[in-house]
This record gives sequence, structure tokens and C-alpha cells, in this order.
Amino acid sequence: MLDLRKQNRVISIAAAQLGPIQPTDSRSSVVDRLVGLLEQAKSKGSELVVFPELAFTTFFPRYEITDEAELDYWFEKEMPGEETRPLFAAIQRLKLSVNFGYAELVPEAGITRRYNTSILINPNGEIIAKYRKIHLPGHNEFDPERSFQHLEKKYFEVGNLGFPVWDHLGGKLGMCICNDRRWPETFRVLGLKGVELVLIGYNTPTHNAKHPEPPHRRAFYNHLCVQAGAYQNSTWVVSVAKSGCEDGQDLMAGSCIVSPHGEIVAQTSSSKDELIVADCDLSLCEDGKNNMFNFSEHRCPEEYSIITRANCDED
Ligand code: CDV
Repeated sequence: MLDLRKQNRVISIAAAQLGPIQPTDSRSSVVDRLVGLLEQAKSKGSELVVFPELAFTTFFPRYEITDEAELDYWFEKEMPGEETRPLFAAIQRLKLSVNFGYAELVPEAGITRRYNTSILINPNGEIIAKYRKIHLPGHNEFDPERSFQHLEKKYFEVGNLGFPVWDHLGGKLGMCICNDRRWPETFRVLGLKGVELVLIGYNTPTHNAKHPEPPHRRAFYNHLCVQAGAYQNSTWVVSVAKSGCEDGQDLMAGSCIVSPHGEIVAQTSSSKDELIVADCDLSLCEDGKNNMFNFSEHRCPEEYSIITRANCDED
């Protein structure tokens, strides 16, 4: 008999929002929470589970850390490591594909490198895809004018893996991390590679530490950019928060799953650990890719060269 789900390329996807992680919470206690969410996702029939950026720790770039050993504490030196191995065991046991973000410390050519990283793991517990955050927000030294710090530029290097796409679960998957979602270039590069599903994790403070903005507008921007990215590139987007109050700082929730029409099909309603699930039919990407956003027919790249120029002042 004809399997319509397969023909329509439906993937059941769970966005696994995390509530706050306090600085004193152990990695193991966080991993227990993640495993609980994986079990819930499995019981709802999900095949792919998406967790947020820096999923094992509090959002540590809010602190000024001057001691290197102290900084190292927030990074994973191996994946899986001792404390994250139970997560990989659960992935294998439950036969799920899983995406999460973490702070990666890795020696490259004898030099210690630090990246804000996102990986995709297959149901055998193997890492099959890696992305390193390219758009690092914030600043690179202590800023006394801020009510809290955002030192991503100090603690991480710009990712060196580009914006790849991977074939998985019958579709083309891409990843990006938090601030990347605000840049149309992120989505367009993935779109040009034929992406059908973009996985995003984020930690977004509800307040701007330097240039006050009302929280409702920040929440609007959060959805505006992922909905536009989905529509303009005819792709599903799964955008997942770490949310709630971490050590006195509020992180926004609003995790959502967005269709290639730019419409939110599922959204969280709390700032806690919360799972939302949607059946995402990748064949819905085809209309936009073949018509309105048929890139090979309608793009005018000869008019876009300024986009890839480092200095926009030059003619
Ligand atoms: N983790 C992030 O990249 N957060 C930024 C905040 C600083 C604005 C974001 O774009 O959501």
C-alpha cells in the first residue's frame, strides 16, 4: 500500500525548549532533564528533537570571566564526555535524531579554540553534522555601561565551518545558532543550498542591556526573523529557546516551529522545559522553491555584489 506520509516526506519534529539552567546546576542534572524530554518526544512519535544553544549550562557569556581555568569549566572538551554520555545512550535507546548546542573547546594545530557549536546526532548515537556559530553578538571586553555582560565575542571564535546542509531523514537540513537567525544572509546561503529544514537554538535576554527596547518588541523580532527566513527560502524552521530566569536574568521563550509559508504551526506557552511537536511535511517546500522563490529563474545576483563586499562604503 502507498505510504502517503513517506510520499509527502513528513517528519515528526519536537522542539524541546529548556527552562532556566542556574550556574550551580550540574551537567548531570541538566542531562537528566534532556533525557526526560527525549522520552516525552518518543512517546509522542517524534523522529527528530531540537534543543537550544548552549544546552548544558547557564548562559555564561553574561559573566566576565578572567581566569582561563574558570572559563574552561563552561566548555565541553569532548562530545560525548563523562557527563553527556547518558544523553547519547538515551538517543541510541530511543532511536531518535537529536540536535543541541554546546560550548566546544578543541585543540586545532596545537592551539586551543573555542566555538559556540551545534551538532546533529543520528539514532545510532553518531555525530553526523556540526555547525559553529558565525554571527557572534555582544562585545569582547567588560562593558561597565551594561546591566549584564554579553561576552560572546571574547569567549568564542567565529565559526570556521560555513553554513553546510546535510541529507538526513529524507530532507536537506541546515543549522544556525541564535544571533545567526537575525541575518537574512544566513537563511539565504542555506536556501541557495536547497535547505528544507533549519534547526536553531537560542538564548535571548528579554532585555537589551545597553539600548532599552520593550520586551514585546524583542519577542516580535524573534518571530519576525525566523518567519521571514522560512518564507523567503521556502524552508521549515525549528527555533528553540533556553528561557526563564537564569541567575536574575530573564531569557525569552517563544520557541516555535515555522512552515515554509512563514506561518507558526506550534509554539511554546511557558518559560519552562516544554515540548512542542509538529508533523513537518518537507514537500511543502517545493511550491516556494519552484515558483515565487525559484532562485535560478528570478534572482538577480549581478545586482547583489555589495552583499559580499567587506567595505560597503566603496563603489
Ligand atoms: N545568544 C545570542 O546570540 N543572543 C543574541 C542576543 C544578544 C541579542 C540574539 O541575537 O538573540
